[in-house]
Amino acid sequence: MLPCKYLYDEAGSELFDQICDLDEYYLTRTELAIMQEHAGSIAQQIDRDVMLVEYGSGSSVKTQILLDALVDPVAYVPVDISEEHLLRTAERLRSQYPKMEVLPVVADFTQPFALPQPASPYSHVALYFPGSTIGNFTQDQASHILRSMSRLLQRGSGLLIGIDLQKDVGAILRAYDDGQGVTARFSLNLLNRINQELEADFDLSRFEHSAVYNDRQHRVEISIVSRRDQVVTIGAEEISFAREEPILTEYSHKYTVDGFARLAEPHGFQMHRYWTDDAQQFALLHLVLGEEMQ
Ligand code: AVI
Repeated sequence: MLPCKYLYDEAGSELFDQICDLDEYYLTRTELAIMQEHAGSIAQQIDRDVMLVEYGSGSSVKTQILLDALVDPVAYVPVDISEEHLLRTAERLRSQYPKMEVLPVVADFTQPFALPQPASPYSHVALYFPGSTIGNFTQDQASHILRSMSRLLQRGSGLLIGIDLQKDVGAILRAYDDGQGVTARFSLNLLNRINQELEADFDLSRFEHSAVYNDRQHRVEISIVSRRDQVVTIGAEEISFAREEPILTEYSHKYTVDGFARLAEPHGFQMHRYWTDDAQQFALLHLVLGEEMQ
């Protein structure tokens, strides 16, 4: 399977923004509602004088809710691979929060990188990883990310992370196969990208989007399925697809609060508090780094 970051070229990012607005896609609005309702107690848990690091560009409304609720944040460090987007957001945040240092880092957070040193002293670091993006990684990859987070942070640092919870499978599947076909376009855009960037000749009308829930692994498995036997050229190579053959493009894992706490524990993260919505669709977890156990 290709790393999920390849889904987010310009067109993919625009389509993902449209997904976030869909009625069926409960994740974004539920996480936002949790932030709106609990911003005060979340900020209290994170505590004052923090250096807040975010995996992602920080362009979302959720980030602003958090920054507005925090007491005297010293620095904000958005970490993202898309330099242009990151620098644009950083500029905007600098003018909105003139007392806070904004120190963008262009990096792939799945790879090691160093944190910048703010000019002003801060009392601790908190890492914000919203959006349930951790769900797009396998459990091994998620474990690896948690380990690298624990190496990046110091004891006493907090991790505020959004996870999509296990629930009625029908509701989950509707979120990944919406009536307007936006998610299908988002998936199939990967073939457009391969056509443009790797000189391929995928005919998108000969493929279709599929989202299946794997009960044992608690994840949605998203694929692009060949509608017929066909041969596609990528650069100098010819690749045959049989009818119904899937190209796996993405996983989206669904967790329980306890299950995620168990995944994070070996890396030294202890659950402190979590917030969820009334229907328990989504959860925002605050874990604190103690001693690593492996
Ligand atoms: C970014 N990520 C959390 C989304 C998800 O829900 O897994 C990506 C996505 N793929 C299809 N729809 C949404």
